[in-house]
Amino acid sequence: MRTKTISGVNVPAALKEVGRVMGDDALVLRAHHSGEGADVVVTTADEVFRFGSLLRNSVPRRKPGRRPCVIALVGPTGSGKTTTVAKLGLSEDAFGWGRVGLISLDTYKIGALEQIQTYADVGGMPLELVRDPNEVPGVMSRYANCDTILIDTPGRTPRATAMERGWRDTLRAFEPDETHLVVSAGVRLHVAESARSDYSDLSLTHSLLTKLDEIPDEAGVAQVADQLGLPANWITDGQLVPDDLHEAPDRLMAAAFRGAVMDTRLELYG
Ligand SMILES: Nc1nc2c(ncn2[C@@H]2O[C@H](COP(=O)(O)OP(=O)(O)O)[C@@H](O)[C@H]2O)c(=O)[nH]1
Ligand SMILES: [Mg+2]
Repeated sequence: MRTKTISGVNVPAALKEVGRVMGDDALVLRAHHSGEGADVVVTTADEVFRFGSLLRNSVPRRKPGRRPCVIALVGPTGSGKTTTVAKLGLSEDAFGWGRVGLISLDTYKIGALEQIQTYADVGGMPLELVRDPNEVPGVMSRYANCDTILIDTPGRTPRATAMERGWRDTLRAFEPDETHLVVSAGVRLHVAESARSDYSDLSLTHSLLTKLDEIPDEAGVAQVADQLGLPANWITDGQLVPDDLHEAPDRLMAAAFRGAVMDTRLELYG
């Protein structure tokens, strides 16, 4: 969510300036005074609405006539894709209410199969490792009775373009209904931006921010979500599978506000 900081010699003066510059639309989030003067952080109702709509504006892309909903997670190595696939498959609030089939395209990372196999065993979910687009129709027919198919993928492998092309082609052959870009919430904005462009050829539909527990304040999280510019259904905030998975829009909206108003009470009443 975009905010603006307006300064004055003191808080009343800064607020007056807010009124002059922004009129009645201003929503004051934070007033901060120091030895040199005061800063007021403001946004507008339109901006709050824009950010809220971005997060929730998820268009269902369900392919007609296909029963299982196919959901793929893509993103940098270590961002939390495999753990999040497990959370989504096991959480009753996500897809754990129904039959879930797991697919891994990660034939590159050492230990990747063991990691996802462990979660598959815990949840009694079938798991298939798929290496080639030609295998896709067979897997889809074996998984025809699933409600949801979750696809785990490797991170980007920049030096191995043939491999990279391999798993990306396999993913495309699944024609996912949703492709979530998984990014650690603590990344800098330009890193989020480059993650988005690294995976833009895969028809991204959502962002999925992980590791919210690792950052000291959640203000930056809302900015990362905004930078990614995609709707968000889920966030994760810990390593507990599946408990540390939550719905994203309210959490990210709260993060935007909490970030902007943080410290206010300390400064006004402290
Ligand atoms: N603190 C924290 N760690 C997480 C979270 N999600 C995943 N991780 C950890 O991040 C590491 C990499 O996760 P992994 O799922 O293997 O990432 P991948 O390479 O994208 O598949 C593992 O140690 C996970 O336990 C989270 O929400 N919070
Ligand atoms: Mg993985």
